[in-house]
Amino acid sequence: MVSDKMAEQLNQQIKHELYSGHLYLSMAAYCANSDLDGFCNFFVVQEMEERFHAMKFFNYIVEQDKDVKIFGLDQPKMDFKSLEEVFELAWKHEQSVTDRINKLMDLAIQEKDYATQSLLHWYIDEQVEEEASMLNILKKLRIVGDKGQGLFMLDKDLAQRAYNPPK
Ligand code: OFO
Repeated sequence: MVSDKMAEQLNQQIKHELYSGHLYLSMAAYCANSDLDGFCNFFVVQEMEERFHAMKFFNYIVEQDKDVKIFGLDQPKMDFKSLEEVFELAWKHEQSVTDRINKLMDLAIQEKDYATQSLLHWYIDEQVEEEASMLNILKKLRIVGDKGQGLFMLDKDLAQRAYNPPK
């Protein structure tokens, strides 16, 4: 059984995961509006992953016989100047999510809450991938720039990303 304090923090994390999806949908819109269908696809798939992350917390709170709470979301940024700016922000955003997950783990350790620690190990591993995936594309963008053949190839590559629900 998790504590009320932990349940409250896990509910807050549902909001943050849904906000991540909201932000990535805004980035997908920017890419679609810029005729970059592959980049748009990348963020649409990312939004699906964020919903999965949120629902994993949702289901865990239910399993622990606590009340799930769904909070409102902030307006995500929508006035991007370049793809590089988009991926800089996405990378920084993932770093801030990692920080939040680490703080949840600190609380779980402090409370000797072994079940939540076990759940959070999944998110800790997932965040390594999340940060790496944003940084990887950011680095490529820094090489190819915001237009030309390189960008065309990168867009084609990202069009291949498909949603596979994590195990
Ligand atoms: Fe849920 O990992 Fe991205 O934000």
